[in-house]
Amino acid sequence: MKHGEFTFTMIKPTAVKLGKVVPILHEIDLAGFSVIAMKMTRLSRAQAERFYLVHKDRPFYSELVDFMSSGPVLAAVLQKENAVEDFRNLIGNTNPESADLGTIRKKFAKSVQENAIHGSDSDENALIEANFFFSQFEIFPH
Ligand code: 3AN
Repeated sequence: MKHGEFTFTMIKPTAVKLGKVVPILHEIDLAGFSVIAMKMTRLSRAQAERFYLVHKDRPFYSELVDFMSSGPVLAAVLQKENAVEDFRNLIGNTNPESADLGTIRKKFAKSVQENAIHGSDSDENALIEANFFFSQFEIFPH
C-alpha cells in the first residue's frame, strides 16, 4: 500500500443494525474510493479499548468502548489518491449537527457518539488501523 493513497474506515454498530451498510458503501463508491480490504466483525471490549486508546482520558471513553463493542461493525481499507483527507470530507464533522449537508454523517449519524462511520485522521493512523484489523494477506492494493 502506498503512503497517502489509502484510509481505514469502520461502519459503526448502530448504522450496521439499521441496515445502512450498503447505502453507506454506495456513497463511498460514488466518491471514487475502491475497497481493497473488507470484513464484518465484532470488537471485544478489550479490542475496542485498544482501538480508541488515544481517547482514554476523554470523558466519553468508557461509553465509546461500550458502544463500539455492542454489535458488529464493517471494517474496510479504501484506496484513492489523497484518501485520508478526501474521506474525512466525505464523512463530515464528528458531530452530525455540525456536519455539512450531503456528508455521510449528516445522512446516517444518530449522535456525536453513534456517528455512523469512522475515518482515519492521518496517513500514519490509517496504516496502524488497517494493520489492527487486517493481515498483509487480507489487503489487495491495486
Ligand atoms: P472522529 O471520529 O471524527 O475522528 P474523534 O476521533 O474525536 O472524532 O472521536 C472518536 C469517536 O469518539 C467519534 N467517532 C465518536 O464516536 C466518539 N466521540 C467523539 N466526541 C464525542 C463526544 N463529545 N461524546 C461522545 N462520543 C464522542
